[in-house]
Amino acid sequence: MTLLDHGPAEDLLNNAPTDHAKLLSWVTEVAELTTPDSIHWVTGDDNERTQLTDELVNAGTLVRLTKKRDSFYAASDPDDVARVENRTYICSVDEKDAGPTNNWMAPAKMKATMSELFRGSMTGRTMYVIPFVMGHIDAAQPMFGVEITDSPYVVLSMLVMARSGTSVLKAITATGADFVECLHSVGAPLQDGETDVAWPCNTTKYISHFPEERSIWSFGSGYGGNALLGKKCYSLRIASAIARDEGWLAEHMLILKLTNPAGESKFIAAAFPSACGKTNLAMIEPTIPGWKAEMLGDDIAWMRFGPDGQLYAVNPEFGLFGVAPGTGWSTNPNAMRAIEVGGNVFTNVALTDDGDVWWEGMTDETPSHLTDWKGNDWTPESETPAAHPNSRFCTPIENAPIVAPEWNNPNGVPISAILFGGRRKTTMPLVTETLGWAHGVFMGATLSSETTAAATGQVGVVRRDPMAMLPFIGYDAGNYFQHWLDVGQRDGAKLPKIFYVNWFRRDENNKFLWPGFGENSRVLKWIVERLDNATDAVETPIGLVPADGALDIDGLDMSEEQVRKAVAVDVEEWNAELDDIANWFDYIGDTLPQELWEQRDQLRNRLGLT
Ligand code: GTP
Ligand code: SPV
Ligand code: MN
Repeated sequence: MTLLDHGPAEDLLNNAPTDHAKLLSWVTEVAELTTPDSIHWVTGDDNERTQLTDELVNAGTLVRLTKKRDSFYAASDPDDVARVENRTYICSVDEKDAGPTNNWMAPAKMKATMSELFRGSMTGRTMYVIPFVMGHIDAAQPMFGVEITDSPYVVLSMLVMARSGTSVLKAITATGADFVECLHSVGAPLQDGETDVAWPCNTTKYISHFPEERSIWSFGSGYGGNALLGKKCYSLRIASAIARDEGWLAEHMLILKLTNPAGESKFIAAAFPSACGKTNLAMIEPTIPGWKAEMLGDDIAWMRFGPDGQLYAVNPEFGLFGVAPGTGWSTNPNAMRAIEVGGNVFTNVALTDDGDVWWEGMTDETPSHLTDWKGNDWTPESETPAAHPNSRFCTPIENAPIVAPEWNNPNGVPISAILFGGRRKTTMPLVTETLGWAHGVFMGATLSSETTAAATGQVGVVRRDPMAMLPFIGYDAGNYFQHWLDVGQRDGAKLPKIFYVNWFRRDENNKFLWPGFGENSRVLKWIVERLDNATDAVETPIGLVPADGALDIDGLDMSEEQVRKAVAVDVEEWNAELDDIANWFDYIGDTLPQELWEQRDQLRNRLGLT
């Protein structure tokens, strides 16, 4: 079939709302390959939302909630619940450029393989074209993308997660701007008369990135970071490669504004692995009097140097895609308030009998009856969780009552501190101030955490997750560490101080040593005061920790003795850690910067180990 005798493609040429040549030829090419029944250019207006959600409700993909304004519930296929790291590829021309931490396939081979999967894959479906911009449309260098997808659920989610629709298409068209091509199909063509399932997907999945040509091909999954391609695929994997070339940082970090009782504000960024507390810290409600926290972002930060030599961070996203379980009025009241505003898509949580959502940790009392995420009856006696551990709420960021006024600033905010952290039962103190940029990069490069349900695979296994970017670095990890070190060498740079935190350390009875959540404001207070040398720290071999009495535990049911345990440095544990770090560095191989080996040697000396 040629382009002109195929309905949608002909329609496309006649009715496209743009004359952008590259965009038109790409959309045409994809339509010819995937043979959708029709093509829809996503506008982002209210009528479109009504039409999309009505369609999705009729198809059984969405349930309209009666208890929350303009909000919907979706349950995915039980085999499509999280990012699939083992199916995620960096297809650089040279295998070396993907490095040891990424799956690799030659771009031509991947494209040949995936073209066969995409061939006819949108048959019986609508092909949606979503123009979007990551970051602000008025940024000095707006970062455009266009996602083509055959999933209306993805369209609905993208409209929450990224600035999308007609205004973006107009900007791309008017300026002739380039954009990242993001091609997505659930891989479930519908033959004539075939009825659709509620969550179409394919057992074959590929999430492929072509860093040189800055494009993304995703097939087979409809879930989260596998399918909302502006998020991890563009804003981290592709953007990290752009950032390396252009001298900036694209990172898996929240952005937070903190104001002390004197009214002085500081901005911080923090990198924790998936499901390790970014959304919670970004939305923190401080428990200490007089301190105020406001959110700018909960997952991704792009940081560029400003003319004054400071690193300025923007959140490229427009929504929150937060882990539902554990989010409740006592742990994250600001997330609960944001959800109450409406405009949500919930995925894989549980449904209450009166048309609301529920998940473990939302309320103290468990409802007596629910429909679990698999559609089964559920009671408190049930042996499986009502909500999948990686179930999510997808909510406009502006719903949050604590969004900082600067959050929409195209130039971002100056970052004074960077926090790295992970989920470790042992070894890592509650908080450590690093000894300078290179030592901070060492602590980031050796970040370790227990695996979570945010990715498929075993949960609770300690792995290295450098800068919380292990699944997201779009190039060779050793070169990525070198890039971080180079950022620190930039002429005139006024660098943030780097800290390392661990909310998840446990005592000998396996109980958390630190209460976490809102109480983390006490740690933030110490960090902010350290920026001005306004509080005391003591040196340990691994960095500076709060001096006795320096961490504000006023009003907390915790002794100084317990604090000492939470910040203790155990030489035996660090001896084992150093061996593991050596293995990790060996695994990274030749490109691991010598400076990081030297940092390890210095740490060994400070620990008195020979
Ligand atoms: P991604 O969206 O996957 O990147 O996750 P995230 O880093 O934003 O993690 P999130 O804030 O959603 O937290 C994940 C889980 O950790 C939730 O179940 C939280 O309840 C729990 N959690 C967050 N902060 C703390 C804390 O300070 N202490 C403890 N014990 N648990 C926490
Ligand atoms: C993460 O896994 O870090 C997430 C969820 O934020 S996803 O969008 O699926 O990547
Ligand atoms: Mn994340």
